[in-house]
Amino acid sequence: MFQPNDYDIPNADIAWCPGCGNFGIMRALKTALAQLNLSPQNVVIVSGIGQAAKMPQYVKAHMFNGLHGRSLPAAVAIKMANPELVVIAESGDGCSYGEGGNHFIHTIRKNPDITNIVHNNQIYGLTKGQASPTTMRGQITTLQIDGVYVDPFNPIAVAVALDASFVARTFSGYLDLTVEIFKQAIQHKGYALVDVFQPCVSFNKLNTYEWYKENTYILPDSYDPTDRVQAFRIATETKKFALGVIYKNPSKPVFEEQLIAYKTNKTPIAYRGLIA
Ligand SMILES: Cc1ncc(C[n+]2csc(CCOP(=O)(O)OP(=O)(O)O)c2C)c(N)n1
Ligand code: SF4
Repeated sequence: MFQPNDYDIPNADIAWCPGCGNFGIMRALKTALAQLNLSPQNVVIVSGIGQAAKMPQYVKAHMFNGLHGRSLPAAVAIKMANPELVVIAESGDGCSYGEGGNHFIHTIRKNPDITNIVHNNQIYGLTKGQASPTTMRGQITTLQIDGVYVDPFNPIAVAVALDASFVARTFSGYLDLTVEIFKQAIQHKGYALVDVFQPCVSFNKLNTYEWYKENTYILPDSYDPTDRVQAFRIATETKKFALGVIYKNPSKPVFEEQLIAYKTNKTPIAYRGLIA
């Protein structure tokens, strides 16, 4: 049985600020991988650019660090080449929903069997505090000195509208909830979005740990995530933000399973030619 510290990289020089919500996400990810008993040899973490995108450098597993906004196409290609791998695409809200917005939409349509963890600190962290797609209207930032003039992008509503096969949201300050949601997302067959509220203690002075605790609530056990109309209503709430598995459609076909290369031969493309 694996333990969370089996995914530690000895002497990793972690560049995140003390108190950053990324630490909670990393702890939750290592705990989820351990509880699912996944060998680091079978896991790939793929990222773009940003503070969140440093995650693959701090977790023992295979890694691919791509361009800003481009974690998803690399993750989909890796899964196509070797469906036996557990593929996790992980990046910030700017990377995933801004420059990567096109890939976000079309990856949901494809439904590859990957997990997409978005560290949503509602700001650009690495580049020092400009507004991201999820920064709230009116918020004053280092660049938007008169406040943000546009409404935030709503990734949960977009994902539900596109009939994504698994849509969840959590908060990095709630370890147990985040571990549970990560485990469900990784085990889900198909594309799984986990949007994680993550305080950026250096550049987002509005969305703090206290703010997230006051402005979120956990969905009750009686909530039915397969009810799409209800999920859309939950996704578009503006007073408080729901945490939990908001929507699930387990009946969608998985992208790589439909590929012609796997119709008669299940051997991963990555191994073909190496096996006699
Ligand atoms: C193609 C490209 N555009 C822009 C940048 C500059 N850039 C690097 S990180 C970043 C924003 C990071 O914000 P986010 O994705 O939310 O991640 P965080 O740092 O907050 O975790 C930007 C604009 C870049 N490196 N490459
Ligand atoms: S700038 Fe913000 S997101 Fe980046 S490490 Fe510091 S607290 Fe975390």
